[in-house]
Amino acid sequence: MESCVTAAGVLFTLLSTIDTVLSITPQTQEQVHVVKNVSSQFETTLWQPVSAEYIKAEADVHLFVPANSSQAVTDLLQSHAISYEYVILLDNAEELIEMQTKNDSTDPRSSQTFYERYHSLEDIYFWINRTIQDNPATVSVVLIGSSFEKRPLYALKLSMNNQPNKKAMWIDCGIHAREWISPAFCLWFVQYSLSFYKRNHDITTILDNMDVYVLPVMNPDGYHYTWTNNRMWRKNRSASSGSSCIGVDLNRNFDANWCTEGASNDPCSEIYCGAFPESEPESAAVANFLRNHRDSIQLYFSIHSYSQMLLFPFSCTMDEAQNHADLLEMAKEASQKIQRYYRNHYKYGSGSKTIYLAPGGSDDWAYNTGIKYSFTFELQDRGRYGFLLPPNYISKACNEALIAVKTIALRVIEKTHSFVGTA
Ligand code: 9B3
Ligand code: ZN
Repeated sequence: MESCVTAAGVLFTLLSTIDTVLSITPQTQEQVHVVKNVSSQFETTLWQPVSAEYIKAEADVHLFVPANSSQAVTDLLQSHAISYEYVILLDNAEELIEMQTKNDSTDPRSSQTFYERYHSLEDIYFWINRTIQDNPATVSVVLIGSSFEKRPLYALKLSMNNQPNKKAMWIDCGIHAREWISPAFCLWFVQYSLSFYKRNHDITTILDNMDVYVLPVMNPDGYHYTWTNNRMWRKNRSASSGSSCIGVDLNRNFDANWCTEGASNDPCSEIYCGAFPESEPESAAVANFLRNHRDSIQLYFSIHSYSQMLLFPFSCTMDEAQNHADLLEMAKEASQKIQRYYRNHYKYGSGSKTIYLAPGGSDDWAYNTGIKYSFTFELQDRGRYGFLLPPNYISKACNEALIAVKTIALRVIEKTHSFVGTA
């Protein structure tokens, strides 16, 4: 008995010295209320859902709890009989973060390639430069605008041939700063396209028929901030008049039922919609570029994490898109491919029915602008590591997303009869 007590005691002491992520499942409205309030009472970060307003009964809540709040939070949950479990014992989060930022390619023990590591913003700018220099015939750079802190927003254009009236697709990454797997995917995609053109049939068909625009980091200020100050930052870094809180959620700032239910007009909220639609230089730059190219761009992808979902419009209303059946079929096929090749489960469906009702997103806006094939991907994982996905998961996460992009792009080419007929 005594040893039992001691073991429990040791476990408890251990748990109160490390950062953890709790998976909490409130069952009643009263418990929902308690869980909603936890994040305001203690120094914790809500990982899932993105904002406390979305917490509802029977849905799992992922809460990052730093060691010093651990005891108070679990006491509170226990006193309300709220069930929870430890999903990650980040022993400790610091170690995981260190693992992600350690980038020493000169370390002889590191077997990972450039694309299997996370990169600082500086490294990514450097990579952009090198990529255009190494591939002058096929890759060019487009400066689409600049961020609030005046960093350039560079998109790469992959164009393998000069067919007249060539169609195009767009991929943006890194709207949300802490979703590091997203920029990693954009880099992966570019590298894969350049290496496997003429070696892989699907990517060859895609690039023969479409130009591809890739924006590796849509929110460079936020991304930089996650490397230097706060790993869990989501929004951009713009200042609001009348509030000391910083940042707008760029995926609530587009003009699609802007700032209705599912967004907030409070500058301190993680889902702050901004002062007006496209108030932010980053979302305005993307919207302007897409508007100016809407005749050629047929397919839009926005890459996020985490939770493993393939989403399409609408998120901003429960209404179905006019081509819902097509979008559903494409997402389903992509999800089945992932299941078959990588044994990983991806949910698919319209945003509002699959994740939550949320206005102002880039995919809904792109759709309404005339890009009828529009998708948001939520990459790995489903909460074990959440935003802190270790680097050795990058290749699998990116390959999964890649197969989904390829599947959908091929279908779009087929459906829109935009074949240019190269063999
Ligand atoms: C949200 C919206 Cl508004 C959209 N149109 N599509 C996807 C999402 C989900 C992402 C978000 O911005 O909350 C998940 Se990180
Ligand atoms: Zn996101």
